[in-house]
Amino acid sequence: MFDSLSDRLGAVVGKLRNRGRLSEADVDEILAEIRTALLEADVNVAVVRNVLARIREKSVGEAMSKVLDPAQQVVKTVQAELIGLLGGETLKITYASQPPTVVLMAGLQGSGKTTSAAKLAAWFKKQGRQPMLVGADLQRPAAVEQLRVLGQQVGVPVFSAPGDPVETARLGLEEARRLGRNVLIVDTAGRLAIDEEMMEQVRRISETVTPRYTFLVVDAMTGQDAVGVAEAFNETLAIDGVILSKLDGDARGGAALSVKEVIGKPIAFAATGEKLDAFEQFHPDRMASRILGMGDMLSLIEQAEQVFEKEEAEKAAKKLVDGKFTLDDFLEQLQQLKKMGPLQNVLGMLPGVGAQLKGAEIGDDQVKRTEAIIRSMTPAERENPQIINGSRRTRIAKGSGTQVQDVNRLVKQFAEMQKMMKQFGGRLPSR
Ligand SMILES: Nc1nc2c(ncn2[C@@H]2O[C@H](COP(=O)(O)OP(=O)(O)O)[C@@H](O)[C@H]2O)c(=O)[nH]1
Ligand SMILES: [Mg+2]
Repeated sequence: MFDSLSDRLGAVVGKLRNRGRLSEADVDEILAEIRTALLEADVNVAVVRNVLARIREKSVGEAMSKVLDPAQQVVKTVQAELIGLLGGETLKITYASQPPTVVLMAGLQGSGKTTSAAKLAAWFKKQGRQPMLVGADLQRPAAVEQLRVLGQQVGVPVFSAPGDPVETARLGLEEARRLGRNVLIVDTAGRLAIDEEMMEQVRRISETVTPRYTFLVVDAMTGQDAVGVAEAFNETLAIDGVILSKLDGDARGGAALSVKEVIGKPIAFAATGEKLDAFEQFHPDRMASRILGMGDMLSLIEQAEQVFEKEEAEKAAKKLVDGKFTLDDFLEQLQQLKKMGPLQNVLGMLPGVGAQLKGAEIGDDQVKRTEAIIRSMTPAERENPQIINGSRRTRIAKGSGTQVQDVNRLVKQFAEMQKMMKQFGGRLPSR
């Protein structure tokens, strides 16, 4: 699935492996390749433009991470964009407080509504629910029969009544309440293309059963039409999510992926085969990793970031307990304080200290003043604050634009901190 996208994007990202510095020209080249990859996968042109603009913005200048090399940074950005394109977070299914939780299936004819309805019923059953299916596609005589056969295969009751589809849906809801079925999935009729009558019918069914979820079933093989179809359905029905069907085919899938960006609704489920268990919740993050084919590199990036923070904190913690934590170290920690709060991290690592520090906030002004004071000290003074006598204090206060009392306070606090930390010596978990 998403083979073309995966091949192309995977190749771009693969080239970035072991690349260190990236020039602006490199970035341009990479962006051009990503552009081609997305367009060839049939991602909507406007969507491609947006995505590229965001990747560019995050790949140059300011936003660069200290931990990751530029190539890793680009991979990370592309991954984040891809996850966004795929819908961000996994859609969390919740249930109506007044059962049944009604799910309405909408989509064009042949998109996979009936099959997906049965698969979804099986999925709900696996979640421990008692689903029921309603066949409200009375367009084709065979449609209800198809649903009955599928319902039997997954062991879920199917309700239908001849005549009017809207009335069938209403009766189905009554029946579900009577039988105590807590999930009701309503299959509806589709047409080959958007058509007023079909829209009106599905709109009236929706009005009658007030679904908690309206899923638009989109065939992954559909080309650019998918976007227009999704827009039309979303205007009439307020779609909650997309069920992407036939992902097992050699579909390029890009059009379907564009749906999220265009109507702002996530892909909720993906169907990957005709078999009834070929159906799963759609996880954008996992799918993005799969498409990029870089599971290893992506987790490496994540680890690098975590390890960096942890190592820094551990290094400082060790110095603290060894009594080797100098004012220079303190200054370094202060500078990073705003970014990731390592001082809290450091102290939080010591048993029994974390809780005491939780409420302690260090204000911006105080940090600036403390920084200024330490910067006005000589290296010898920073290394060994005991040598800071009266005249040194006056000099430091003048140099940092503070009062002698401020200098006194800092020196005293630091000495107390060192003393306290020494007491914790040996209590730091050994590693
Ligand atoms: N390969 C494959 N075929 C599917 C999938 N979902 C549905 N189909 C097939 O697509 C055709 C149309 O499906 P159907 O559920 O009847 O679509 P509906 O008209 O929207 O109800 C049927 O032949 C299904 O077996 C899928 O995920 N993978
Ligand atoms: Mg059908």
